[in-house]
Parts: sequence; C-alpha cells; structure tokens
Amino acid sequence: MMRSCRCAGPRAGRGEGARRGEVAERGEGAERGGRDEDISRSVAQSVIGVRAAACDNRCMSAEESHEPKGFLARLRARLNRGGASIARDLRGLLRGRKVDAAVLEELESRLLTADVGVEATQEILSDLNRRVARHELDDVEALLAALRARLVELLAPCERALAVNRTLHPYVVLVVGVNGSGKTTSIGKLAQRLRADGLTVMLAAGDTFRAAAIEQLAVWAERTGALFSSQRAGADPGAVIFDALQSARARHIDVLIADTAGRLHSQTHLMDELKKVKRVLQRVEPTAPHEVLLVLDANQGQNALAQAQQFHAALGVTGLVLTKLDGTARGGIVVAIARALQLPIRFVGVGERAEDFGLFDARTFAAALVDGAADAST
Ligand SMILES: Nc1nc2c(ncn2[C@@H]2O[C@H](COP(=O)(O)OP(=O)(O)O)[C@@H](O)[C@H]2O)c(=O)[nH]1
Ligand SMILES: [Mg+2]
Repeated sequence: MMRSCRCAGPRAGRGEGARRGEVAERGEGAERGGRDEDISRSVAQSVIGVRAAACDNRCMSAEESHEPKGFLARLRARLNRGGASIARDLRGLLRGRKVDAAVLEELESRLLTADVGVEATQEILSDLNRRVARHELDDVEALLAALRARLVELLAPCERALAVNRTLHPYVVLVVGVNGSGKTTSIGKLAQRLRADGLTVMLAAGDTFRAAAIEQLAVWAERTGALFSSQRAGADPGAVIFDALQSARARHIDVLIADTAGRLHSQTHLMDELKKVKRVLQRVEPTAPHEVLLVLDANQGQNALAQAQQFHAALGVTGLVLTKLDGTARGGIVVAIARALQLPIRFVGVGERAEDFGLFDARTFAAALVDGAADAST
C-alpha cells in the first residue's frame, strides 16, 4: 500500500523520515514517545488560537482570546451580507413608535427570514411579548437590546473553544460533513491556527472519493507546514486514517486532523463508513477521536440543522464549524442549531482565506445578526 508523507515548514520535521516527498515506513518508531512518557508530562491543554498554557474548557469569548479585531469586524460586515441584518431599517421605520403587536409581528417575520427557525423564534417572541406587556420595552431600541440579550443567552452555551490536549500524541480530530460544506478548507484553516500555536500537525486524506480532494488537502498541508498522509483515490478511508494515526504516533505529532468524504452512494452508506473510520481509529487508540468536528454550511439553513442532528446521532459530534457565514442571509440558523443541539461551536468561517476563520463569540454574533456591520454595543 502506497503512502506518501510529505512535510513542509521547519517545525513539521520533528520526527525523522519527515522530509518532503519521502515515503514513510509503516509503523516506524511506533513506540517512540509512547503513552507512558506522554502521561508523565505536565498537563498542557491549549485552547486553539489562545496563548494560554492551561485550559479548563471554560467559555472564552473571542475578545478575551485575542481573536484578531479584523476577524470580528469581517464577521460583523459579512454576516447576512451586512445589509440583511434583522434590525435593517427597523429603527427608521419605527422611530418614536410604541412597541405593539404589529412591531412584534414584523420582528417575527425577520427572525424567520434569517432562518432562526420556528421554535427558537417563538421562544424569543413569547419572552419579548411578556416584557412588552410589562411595559419593559417601550421603544425599538429597548426591544432590539432585549433581542440581542436573548440571542446571547441562547448562543452562549455554544461558546466553547477547541481544547487540544497536548499530552496526547496525537490529539485526533475527525472532520465530517456533507460534500461542499467546507471540510477541507476548514481543516486547512485549523491547521494554520495550530501551527501558529507551535503545534505539529498531520493531515490525513480520508476523502478518497475524488483525487482532487486529496490534492486540495495536500496544498493546505504544504501551505501550513503540516505533514500529509494519503493513499490513492478510491482507497479505503479507514485504512488511510489508520495508517495516518500510526504514522503520527510514530512521529510524536501533536494533532492529527482527518478529512473524510461527504458524499457516498447514500446517506446510510456515508454514516456506516464514518462509523467504521471511528472504530478503526479506536483500534489504534481507544480514546480517539478526541474531537468529532462537524462542518456545516450556513447557507443550507434548516437543512444544516437536519444534517447536524443526523451526524450527531450517528457519530456523537463534539464540536461544530459553521462555514460561509459571509455568503448567506440565513445566519440565524446558528441560533436554531445552538438551541436544538447545544453543541460547542468551535469556529466560524466568513470567507475562503485562512484568516477568514475565527472563534465563535456569542456577543459578537448576536450583534452581527441583529445590527450587521453597524455599531451595536450592548
Ligand atoms: N465564502 C466562503 N466559502 C467557503 C468557506 N469555507 C469553504 N468555502 C468554499 O466552499 C467550497 C467547498 O469547500 P471544501 O472545503 O472543498 O468543502 P468539502 O467538500 O466539505 O471539503 C470551496 O470553494 C471553499 O473555498 C467560507 O467560510 N466562506
Ligand atoms: Mg473536501
């Protein structure tokens, strides 16, 4: 079985046999840096993108975590294409007017248009209705502030950054999602962040459905200085990822990120295959995968929620990436997903470049959803 294992970038070549273009020997040095040695090290979890030495998996806002201001500004500007925010023209329309049933109805239709979903919308509206009845929200500004606060409440439980356990070599991230959702691109962006945090990374080309998918991942490996483990198109994904895990372990790599296919002959077939990949990983390392990261395209609206439910039921998803928030008028789907699944949202994508990827921050997101790029300090 052929496998190429390439590396680019100075830190990636920590283990021997990691030079560019070299074919790795199977099982080489597999015991080196074994688990006993790993466990004896001091615990060092790193929250990705955060220069903290230790983490207790607590909620951490993007602001706190030194997320570049540029990313937050881009999120604000690009979410719902900026102009399509929930509050768009509402202030002008309702200035000086009392908040009444008609105003609440307009707000309801805007929440539904943004794909917040029927259930979450009803929940939000009944809360706002109660407060209007108590005369707590007399004008449109008070109403929008209450809406933002309610959204933050719904989104905050999902604000949990990925915490890589540095005592594991490797920490294994299995990336799943339907075709075109942005898996490979998100893997590249994540690899970039991990590398910037000084971690060694290997990418495993588990989407063997198309040769182009393998090439696409190889380009990201090259660009980010990650090791790359692949076989030919059509190879068994389980075998590819199994070999990659052995190889990453032998090289004492910090993080292995496994790409997978998003399209097979049927959805059942896809889930069965992914379950098999998970089992195969567990044969090498019973605690793996340490993160099952589901990538969802926000453009898919309610369909993304259905996908999340399906993947979660089949695989036990531990984290989400929401992509393409730049190109959708349906950013509200994040609220529907947050409410329905309460899964950690590890990252959001607002464009195709590596920088267009950042931590999920409930406050920024709620403000962007309600007010777009406009200033909306709550
Ligand atoms: N605008 C935008 N495009 C994205 C984002 N993430 C991924 N893409 C694009 O979506 C397309 C599909 O992405 P890909 O990673 O190949 O999806 P995969 O099939 O799940 O691996 C590519 O053209 C990516 O550049 C994002 O956050 N914003
Ligand atoms: Mg792909």
